[in-house]
Amino acid sequence: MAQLNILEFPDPRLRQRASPVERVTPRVTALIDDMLETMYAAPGVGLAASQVDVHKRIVVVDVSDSHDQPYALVNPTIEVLGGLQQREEGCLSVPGFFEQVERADRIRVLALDKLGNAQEFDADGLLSVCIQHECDHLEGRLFVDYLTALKRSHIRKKLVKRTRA
Ligand code: GNR
Ligand code: NI
Repeated sequence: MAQLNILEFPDPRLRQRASPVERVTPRVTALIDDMLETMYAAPGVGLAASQVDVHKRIVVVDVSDSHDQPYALVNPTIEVLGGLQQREEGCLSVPGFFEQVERADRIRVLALDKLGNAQEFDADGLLSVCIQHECDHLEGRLFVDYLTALKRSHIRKKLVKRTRA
């Protein structure tokens, strides 16, 4: 097990689109374990492989307080079932900034699990937001893309300045 380095906005590598996983190999399983360790240590409630500079369609999520309900989603797809929710979002790749984002409330998730088996479940609330946020990462999208250009450039400047310091 190892903790992985998390890329930070505005790193252009966060803008890469991730490619599908062809087969859930032991390497993929090991990456999932490292991503979970990295997410729990951060701490965060989700992590996409894109954030650790692996441009494959893999995400992990755990919104439980007890850190014992991990989801590993390989090649996830989302179907919107309905509803809207507005929630304050943060991102481990945009440290220190939190803003309201509007997203779908109820979603259906299709993915492979850590063993390569198909899984399907419905989600709402924070779990739904988190899965949508992670799937955005796989497309090279960040939550700051939903903000005004003014807010986004403010955050970019602050993070660039902080990185140089
Ligand atoms: O830790 C995280 N918290 C969070 C809060 C609200 C909405 C989404 C998230 S995901 C984030 C971790 C992260 O950056 N995942 O990509
Ligand atoms: Ni994020």
